[in-house]
Amino acid sequence: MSKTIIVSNRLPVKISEEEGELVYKPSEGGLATGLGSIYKQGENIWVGWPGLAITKDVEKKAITKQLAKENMKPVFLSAQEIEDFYEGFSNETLWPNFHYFNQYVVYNEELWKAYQKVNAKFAKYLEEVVEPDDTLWIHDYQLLLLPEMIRAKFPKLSIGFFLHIPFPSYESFRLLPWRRELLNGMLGSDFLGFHTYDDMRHFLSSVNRLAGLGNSNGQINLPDRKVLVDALPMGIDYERYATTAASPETIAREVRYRTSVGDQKLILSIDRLDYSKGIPQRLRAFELFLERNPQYLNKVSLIMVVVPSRDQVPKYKQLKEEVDLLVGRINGKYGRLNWTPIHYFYRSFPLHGLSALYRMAHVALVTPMRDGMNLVCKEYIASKLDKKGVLILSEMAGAAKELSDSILINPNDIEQYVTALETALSMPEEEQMKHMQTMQESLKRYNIHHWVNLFMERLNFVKEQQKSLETSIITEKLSKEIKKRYDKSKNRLIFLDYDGTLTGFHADPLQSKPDGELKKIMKNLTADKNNNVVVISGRGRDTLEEWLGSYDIEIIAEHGVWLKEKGKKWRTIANLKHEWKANIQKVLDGYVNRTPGSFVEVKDYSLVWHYRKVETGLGEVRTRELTSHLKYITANKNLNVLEGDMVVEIKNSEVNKGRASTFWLEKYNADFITALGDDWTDEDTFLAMPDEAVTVKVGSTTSAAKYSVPSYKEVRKLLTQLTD
Ligand code: GDG
Repeated sequence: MSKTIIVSNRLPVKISEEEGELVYKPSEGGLATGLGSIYKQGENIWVGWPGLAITKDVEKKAITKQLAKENMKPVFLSAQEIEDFYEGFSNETLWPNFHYFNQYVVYNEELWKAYQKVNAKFAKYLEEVVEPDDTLWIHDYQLLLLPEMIRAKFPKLSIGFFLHIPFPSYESFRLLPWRRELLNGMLGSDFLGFHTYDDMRHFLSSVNRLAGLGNSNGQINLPDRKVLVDALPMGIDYERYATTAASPETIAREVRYRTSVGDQKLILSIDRLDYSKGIPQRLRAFELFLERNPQYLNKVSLIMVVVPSRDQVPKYKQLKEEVDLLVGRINGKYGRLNWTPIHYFYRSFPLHGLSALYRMAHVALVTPMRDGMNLVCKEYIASKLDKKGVLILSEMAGAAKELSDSILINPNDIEQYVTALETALSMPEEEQMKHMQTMQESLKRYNIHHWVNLFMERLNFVKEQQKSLETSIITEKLSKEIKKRYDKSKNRLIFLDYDGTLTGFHADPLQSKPDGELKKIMKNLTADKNNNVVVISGRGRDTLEEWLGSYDIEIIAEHGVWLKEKGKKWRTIANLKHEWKANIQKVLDGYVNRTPGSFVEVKDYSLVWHYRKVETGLGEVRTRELTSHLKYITANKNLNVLEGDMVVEIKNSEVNKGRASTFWLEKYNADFITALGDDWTDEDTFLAMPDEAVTVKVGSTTSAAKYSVPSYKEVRKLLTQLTD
């Protein structure tokens, strides 16, 4: 039976050594709870590092055995690997780059090697446990190379990937010397999920610029697969936070804490120690708020929980010192014997303690400089059973996209920060409750279970799509079978696309003239009187006539506008109109004026805007603008606007290769039919073919065709074999 495997850097367990014994505690994170519905079922497992550098084999065995009871499988990392792969490349290279702190990025080839090595270690481990029908869900920036590594061993495996931190704009990502390898690693997945639409479009833009691949609605066509990219904001276990907030233990803690701090209004902030969280900026804003609002002295306190993290990394050590100094300065300046402006905790709280703080806080200050999502703000909202409280949230947190009923601020704008605090502290309860209600409804609906289900649904969706478009690569054995059918038949119909199918692509289209090898193939194919060869191309009729007119063939030019039967003159589909061309051409010329490198190709019954040579990105932007413009002015005009490979084509809707090929299908009652083509226009031909036809897609394994070959070279080999 197939199983689902979750893979992340850390397993959802905390192992500690107490009096020489290993103690196991499940981790309380939202992800662990959400994915519990998956990895705890049946044969499913979670693979990851158990959180300790273990050297002794006996201990490894004991941990493996213990974790197996919870469906977890450990990948053991050495202390050196943790230092170089985790603290090094993951946290000193990727983390700052992805959070736009490029001045902190460490560029070090040794760390990169360690990152590759550990990803390979995960891949090797997985090879032992993965079955081809399994589903793999890989998490986060520590394992960006893993999807491609696993794909190499299991080409058909279902692989999903979710990035928990932001995906940066291309301008940041391009700074990494290993950007291509990282991107290719990720593209090993079938489905890639990001928290926000911005992360998704940044990723797609990098794919476009680095791999030259466009996308349509988040779908990228790779030669061997369709990959889906989508925004899927992660939710929290809403019920768990609401229930914890109502529990007697939480309420008892709240009473205790309240007795200690007195009856001031409380502002709460909770973060891991990290420069991306904007802790010093928050302290400076709070200081300015006190300075500007003396009426709040003695009446408002900030409870600041900073959870220790990565404090061996120099940048984090420095940050810790900066925070300590700021807190000391503010408390020293404003504190009274009976009032502490900032209650600062450099440690973590148990869940009920955290929940009591959420309950008590009049205001939550969640103001990261950059955050993938941020779950603290969502947990705060879920814990507000009486709906009283205000959330001040940074625009730079992924959560800001969903929580527009909070007070949104730019954390670099200290003035806005101070105003937000003033607004929050004076907001009438009725207004607080109205906003809280809206946010609670949304978080209840888009909770962690919804997120997990949606992720799996999207992954299955793209897998199904891949299957329906799957071709079989033509092997030696298969080509022999095709040859057998060919030899047996007496009346054959052979449709051949030209560019990309019989020849390769050239920067100068005139270079694609038939070479010696192709001439020989055409000669042999047409020499057999049982063959009816139809070249079916988008090119104009003059070129096709000039290059191929000497062979005993039939031709479809301009995607089906012009037809030429053996021994007859060129003719076109009756009543085809082309008066529309003059107006549309004016529009296209306007775009050429604004877009260096683009040009318009004029055909008898169609116009083509080419942007292959336009600056990457600009061409795509202009194309979007152009297609929406064209769709508007061509409405009700019986014209089609089609986006192709670096082209936009406008043509009569009656014209397509599929329709044109039907004419020949009816003309010859053939007992062997084959059609070969390489691009989207050939898909119409494939769809028009009867079931028994041998349809062959060149260059991709995703198509309506039955079979595929990697390039025109294999097409030539196949055709040569047939006539041998
Ligand atoms: C990454 C992304 C994204 C914090 N202090 C205590 C405590 N916590 C818990 C919170 C919350 C979690 O830790 C922190 O989650 P965040 O989302 O805020 O941040 P990261 O850990 O950096 O996570 C982030 C996330 O992945 C998910 O995709 O949102 O943007 O950076 O659950 O409650 N828990 C306890 N005591 C504490 O003192 N018990």
